[in-house]
Amino acid sequence: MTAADPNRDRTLPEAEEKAPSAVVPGAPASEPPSLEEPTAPREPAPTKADQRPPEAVSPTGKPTGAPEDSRAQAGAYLTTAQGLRLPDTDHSLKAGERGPTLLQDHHLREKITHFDHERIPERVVHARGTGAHGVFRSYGTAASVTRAGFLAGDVTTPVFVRFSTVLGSRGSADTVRDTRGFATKFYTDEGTFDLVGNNMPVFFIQDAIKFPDVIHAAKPHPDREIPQAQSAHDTFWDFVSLHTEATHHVFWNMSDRGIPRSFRMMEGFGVHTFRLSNAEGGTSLVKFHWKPKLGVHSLVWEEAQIIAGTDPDFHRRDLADAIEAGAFPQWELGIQVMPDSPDQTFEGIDLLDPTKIVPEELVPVQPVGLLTLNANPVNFFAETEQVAFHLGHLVPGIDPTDDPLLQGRLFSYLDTQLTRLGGPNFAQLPINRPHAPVNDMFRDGMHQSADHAGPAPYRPNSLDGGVPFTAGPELGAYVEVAQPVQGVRARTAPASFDDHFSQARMFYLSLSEVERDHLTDAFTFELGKCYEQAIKLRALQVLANVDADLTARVADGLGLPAPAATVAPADVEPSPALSQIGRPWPTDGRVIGIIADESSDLAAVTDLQNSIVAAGMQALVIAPHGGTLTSGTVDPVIVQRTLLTTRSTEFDVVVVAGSPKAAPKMYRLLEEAFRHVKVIGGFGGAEEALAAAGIPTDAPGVVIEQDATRMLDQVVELMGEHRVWHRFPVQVG
Ligand code: HDE
Repeated sequence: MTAADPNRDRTLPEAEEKAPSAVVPGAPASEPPSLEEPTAPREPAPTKADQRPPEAVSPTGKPTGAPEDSRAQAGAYLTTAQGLRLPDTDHSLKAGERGPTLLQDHHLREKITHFDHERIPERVVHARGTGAHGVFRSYGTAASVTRAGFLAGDVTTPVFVRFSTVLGSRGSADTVRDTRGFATKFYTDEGTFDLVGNNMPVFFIQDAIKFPDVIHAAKPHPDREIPQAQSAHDTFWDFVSLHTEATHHVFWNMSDRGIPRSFRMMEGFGVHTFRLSNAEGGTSLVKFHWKPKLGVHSLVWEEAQIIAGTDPDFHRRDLADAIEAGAFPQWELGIQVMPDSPDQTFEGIDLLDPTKIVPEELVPVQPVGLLTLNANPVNFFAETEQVAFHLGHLVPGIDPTDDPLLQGRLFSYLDTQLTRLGGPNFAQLPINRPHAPVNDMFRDGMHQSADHAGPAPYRPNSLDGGVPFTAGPELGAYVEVAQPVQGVRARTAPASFDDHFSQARMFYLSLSEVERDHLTDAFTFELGKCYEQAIKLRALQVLANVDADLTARVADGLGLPAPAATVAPADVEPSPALSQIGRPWPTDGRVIGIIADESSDLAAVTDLQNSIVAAGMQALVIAPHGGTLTSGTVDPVIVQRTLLTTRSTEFDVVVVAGSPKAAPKMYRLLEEAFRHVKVIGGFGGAEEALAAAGIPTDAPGVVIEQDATRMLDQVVELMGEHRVWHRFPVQVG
């Protein structure tokens, strides 16, 4: 890096390698701009090294062998959409200098018309999201339960993953309290498999027919269209307090799982039970889990709120930056395998009820493969916006079950793309193209981009030699598991679906004290934002059926009486796996802010930055001003953030180098980081600045050393626990 060219020594690691990058991610383009407007014609610059478009396959799944950028704009000169070169794009064609614009101006009409149609309907739910490319490598450990080819031993499958919030519009903030989507498209040799899950293992409703109800209730009020992207309002609590099967999911949303630190630090769940079948025809009932290598971590509520204002793209940036820096996020795919019994129930848990989990202590999650996200999209719209997931995208060996929520989803996802992506050919969009040969006999329709040959798109035919032929299972055909179906046609649910509270109680009792405290605050906050007393009282009544202590605390915060339970709280065993606190985790891709000014030991700051990057994390220097810090003969230090452009919420840890000059914004940064129980470090005489900021220098998680390396070692060890949990004043017993 040089002072004139900050952050731009941008040699990125090879795609598969997990090496730390020596650069600060986030450059907008692959080449630095010149100061003057460039005038010499040249081909477009390549994409950034961390970016990759969808693989070059044809609309019908054939590898084209075309170069990666074959779909990108080409040529040095401005053209029309027809490739005609243009001399001017700044003036419309007019009759005279001051005259009216002529209808003849094709370039004007084409440019404006295309612009007028740039938007497509956003997803009705999960509108706000971000995506990445990656690979999935199977361990082979699932081969005994499924014949799915991509889960056989050591198979590598390309994937695209999209993470999302549920409620907000496309432009809403990332860190709102909400469930997160975790949708994965596996481009397998046998056809595309989509695992369309969430970061919570249960859902608000047991039957798909209620989906419009829960979403209408959670979306902004229909008259004023507020509040955006949140559940802290009357209609949501009105619905969930009346519709008590939502209780378990509501508890997850109110817990710290509702405000993840990063998409990289979320678990994922398939939610429903699936039926897996092996080569011998044996079947099992299975739940899918994604386990993040970095552990499950969350923001604290105040951080989430600050970030929503100061950096609404926090999660989007975090994922892209981590990938660009070479800290590729990884998850293990795991399965819980239950016997396929006639009642589809395991140890009293109805496996068709999506409001229930199977505790991991009862059925351990077995790892079956590793997902690595290693490339950012080249174009957000073409890839992340146009990707279309569907639960019906299945491969041999994976079947849906009769979970009534899953059954309705099988209808919805295909239906929604017709409106969102403008017709039936959305599977031909590059991001949605299968990597397996397609011969579907579907023809025509809006935006057809395949060039179907052959005279006979029907079966049987003789004109086309009988093509296409049907295949049996031995040739990889998808044959549904033969399942007996019986029953009386009726709009009913089994009695086992009536238990709405016992697993919510299990979840609550499984949390650590500090997590329970956060959950209590979240309930109090959300209900405190409601207008109607009746709704608050009704919601308290639901809580009373889960836990009396929690109800008393929330009621206290609302200034309302705590009701007694109407259903005796269940006698449940806690599931320790549900708590996210108490274990150390890797720190890859974490962000350390170093506060420095000209008075700091700048050589030590540079060394510290290098050590942090070498340890797979990001190091950002925060100074009172931008540009560089210079002092004496040492190399200048490039400033990445100023006290004005950043906030403590950008960092997992804040370190003070020496004793930078007193500044209120520095004190706020430190005080905030301390309040959010983050590790704070200091070296080279940092005691003074920390004490002036009101940080008790002997508090847990405050590491002060003369030597920066010694400090960093301790800081990294503490960071593994994510936060200094015992600094939180715990209120819940
Ligand atoms: Fe979805 N859901 N959903 N959902 N869902 C959609 O599909 C729907 C449900 C989930 O990044 C929509 O393409 C119904 C559960 C994710 O593109 C839509 C029901 C789970 C995503 C739809 C559910 C999910 C969606 C909107 C009740 C977790 C984003 C746009 C039966 C297991 C995928 C679209 C992406 C998106 C319908 C319930 C996860 C409207 C009817 C349960 C991650 O089709």
